[in-house]
Amino acid sequence: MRFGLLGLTSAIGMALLAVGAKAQEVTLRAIAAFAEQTNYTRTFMEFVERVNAAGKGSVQINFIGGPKAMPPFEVGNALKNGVVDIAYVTGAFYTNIMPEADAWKLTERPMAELRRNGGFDYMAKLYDQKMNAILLARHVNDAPFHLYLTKPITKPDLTGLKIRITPVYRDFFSALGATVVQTAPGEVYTALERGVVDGYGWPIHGIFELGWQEKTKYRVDPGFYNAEVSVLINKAAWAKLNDAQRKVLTEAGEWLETKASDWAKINAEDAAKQKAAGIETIAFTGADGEAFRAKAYEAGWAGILKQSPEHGPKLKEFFAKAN
Ligand code: 173
Repeated sequence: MRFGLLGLTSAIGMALLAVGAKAQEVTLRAIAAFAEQTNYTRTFMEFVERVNAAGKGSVQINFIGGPKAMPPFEVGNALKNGVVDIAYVTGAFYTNIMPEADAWKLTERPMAELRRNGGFDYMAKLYDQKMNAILLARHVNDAPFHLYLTKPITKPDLTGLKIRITPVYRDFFSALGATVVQTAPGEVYTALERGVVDGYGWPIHGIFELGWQEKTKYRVDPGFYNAEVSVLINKAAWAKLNDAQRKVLTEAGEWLETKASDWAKINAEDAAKQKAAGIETIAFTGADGEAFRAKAYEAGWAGILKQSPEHGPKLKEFFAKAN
């Protein structure tokens, strides 16, 4: 025998220990890039609760917090480096690491179709390579972005106006002649209050949660693009999970992705609330509206193709509406 009895028992003991360690409860640290009072992060916290209920004794999520715990534009790096295990974040906040993530805004097909047509897998591979991340689920979807203003405009020309942006809006608002100022959402209220900006980009929903209706006079229609916020998991953290633990996260992710069907209602309610709050719409209609939207997509795709000549054309094939 190669092992003495003692050696054999200790080998078995170590094997048992390894099995035991695999079965032990794992706690993952999660961060959200949006404020805790927003519908976004509250729904993400429901996702966390679902995982914690289904994953009792197996996998748990420790929710660290929102932008007060970590600046939104640092979340991508923290996830990539394993400082956090799970991130609830939009692509525009980590274009420094993965410029292609901003292309989510240009998706004109439902996630179910992107999961079928290869678009989801293509992005998942980029997340794997560039972010060290697993793309679990997209929560925010089917919601257009808008330009909100404190001063009126009569034509789609933002010359002389300073507009708050993230990478989502940079190419479009620049193409319309704006001077663009990038800020995290948490700085928008003060920027409006101090007159540092004359407007901002944001989805159709959510401004009331942030108090921005107080400083907003106009919303420009039509909306453009498609807002995205997703759940990402650090690859090394994922690799340490067993199948049962992964299943808990995957199922909660599926639940979160189907929550996207709530957006139509929320969008309509928020638009009505904006009207009731006295926010006037400046609407470009007919051919002018078409041209406004076409310019948004033209500028958006030109930006993605420039940032990622390698992957941009492929993403356009998957994401853009078939002509
Ligand atoms: O901060 C932003 O305006 C932004 O880029 C964004 C992206 C997705 C949802 C909400 C805001």
